Amino acid sequence: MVIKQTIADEIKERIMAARHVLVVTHVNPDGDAFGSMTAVGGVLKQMEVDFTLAVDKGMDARFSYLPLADRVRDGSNPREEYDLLITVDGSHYDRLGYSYADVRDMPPVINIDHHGTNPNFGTVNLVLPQLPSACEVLYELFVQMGVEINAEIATSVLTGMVTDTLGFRTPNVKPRTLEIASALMAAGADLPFITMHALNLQPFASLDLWRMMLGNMQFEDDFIWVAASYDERTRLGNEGSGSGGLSSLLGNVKEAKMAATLSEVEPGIVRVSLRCRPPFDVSEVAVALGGGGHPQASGCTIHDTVEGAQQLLAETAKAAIRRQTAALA
Ligand SMILES: [Mn+2]
Repeated sequence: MVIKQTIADEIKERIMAARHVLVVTHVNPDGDAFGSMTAVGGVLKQMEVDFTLAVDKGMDARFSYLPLADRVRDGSNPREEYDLLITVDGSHYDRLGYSYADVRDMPPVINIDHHGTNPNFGTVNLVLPQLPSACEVLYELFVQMGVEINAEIATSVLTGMVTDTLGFRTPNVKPRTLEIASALMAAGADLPFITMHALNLQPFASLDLWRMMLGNMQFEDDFIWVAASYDERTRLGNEGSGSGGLSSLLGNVKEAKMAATLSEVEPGIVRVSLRCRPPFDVSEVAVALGGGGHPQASGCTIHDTVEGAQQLLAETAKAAIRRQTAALA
């Protein structure tokens, strides 16, 4: 068993004793964030415990097919009282936005995650960095809690597994990952549908943005990156995240050791998405700049102009590449 039974029992007992549970996830949510959040919602529904699902800016249209998508709201409701808070896929409480920060009278927190940089900020912590998605952590937990995995829960869990593994292609995918995916399909999750909607489909505006960003691609000392200013992004009508797929594309450039996309999401706020392949580790770069994540996929936010952010990031990444290359020699 990957999870200690005592931890699974404690989480189950705390949920059963709760009257109203708040479930939150990280800002700029991805498929694992929405999948985890709605999967926990499905389990709370099954256990007949009232719940609120909240994340800054609410649901992303890409994931509107998820069960309970209509229950995902923007931010917490400060008038409601929560006696239990569950955070999913949240590497740090700083990453949980106002949905978490605005909660008055903070209740006990169950922190369920798979980021190696998670500082175990919860009252109960279930952090398994060896697993490729928070949804896979949840699946193992649900099994040990004795949850019946219905088609709705299976759809949510498989969404997070598919998106965080880029369709079961990342180095942390294990035989167990595929075993779970198989069980979820048997429970009613539609893998081709999920892969199409959660992973493959791209709005034209994203490719328009990628075209512009790739036009200014830079490659120095084994570090490859692209950047878009706030003006460039808004001119192309791209408010969404939209560059996760581009980061992954750059992370597979054969001649590069580390890759990044920089997006100025608000004037002076630059969101950085980092990628690499083993044996390199981009989380070192993200952590040095106040962010976090996984060895091969990390992120951080730099408060500067897009030019200043590029300079800082390139210096930090190139130094990390030199250090890691020397350590491998
Ligand atoms: Mn995740």
